[in-house]
Amino acid sequence: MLDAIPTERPITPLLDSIDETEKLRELDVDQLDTLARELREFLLYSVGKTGGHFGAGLGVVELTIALHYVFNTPHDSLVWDVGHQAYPHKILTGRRERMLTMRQPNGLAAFPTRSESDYDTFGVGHSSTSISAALGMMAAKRQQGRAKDSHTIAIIGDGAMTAGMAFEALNHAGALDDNVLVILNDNNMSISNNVGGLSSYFARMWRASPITLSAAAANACCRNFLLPLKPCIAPKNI
Ligand SMILES: Cc1ncc(C[n+]2csc(CCOP(=O)(O)OP(=O)(O)O)c2C)c(N)n1
Ligand SMILES: [Mg+2]
Repeated sequence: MLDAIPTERPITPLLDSIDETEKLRELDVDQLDTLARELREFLLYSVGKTGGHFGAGLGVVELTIALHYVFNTPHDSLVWDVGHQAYPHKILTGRRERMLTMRQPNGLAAFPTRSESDYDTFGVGHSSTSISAALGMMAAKRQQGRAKDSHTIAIIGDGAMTAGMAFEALNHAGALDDNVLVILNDNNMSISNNVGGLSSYFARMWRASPITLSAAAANACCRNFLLPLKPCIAPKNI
């Protein structure tokens, strides 16, 4: 636990051993907590030096590690929405030593940038584009015959999720049979406090008991499974 932003470079031996995500995937699961602590300390140190986005990245340290651990990046595609949360992603994908050049001439960009790394799949900055970008990537993979062996994952914040473009993309995704995963990164914060119906809905959902949540999930599964059968079995209340 830190009580101040480190001004000296923290000692991060595990993090320093990871220049490729292959290395990350070789770690034991029980080393990932240590990696998360080191990554968070290094992030605080580097952003403390360069300025930039703090909170959004700090909130996705564990998520970023988990995504690169579970998926075979960059063969699998991560699509960060807005992209100001992608500093931990940059640190884990070969750019740790360049973090101190962030937002300087010829330095790292503050957002995912395709020319910077194969791990940056989509040049971002604008919000709410990740789901449609992921669908486009999946369509391209389908045409290349790679749809079955490459995952595409959109990570979208609760703020970005409120935009019409994200809803259009969800609507589109629901009509396709493609394997696109959408992760809602709900930290109950946008540029400022969130407002509106979706934000209240998420708040109510997280306040619900685990039993209510599992019942809702089970209900959603049953509906998806049973609705196509409805004309055949005509059950009540589906
Ligand atoms: C098209 C567009 N509109 C507005 C913005 C301004 N903007 C920057 S970040 C953001 C939303 C951030 O909230 P969230 O998606 O919850 O991400 P978090 O910061 O919580 O990770 C918005 C709307 C933008 N980047 N692009
Ligand atoms: Mg948010």
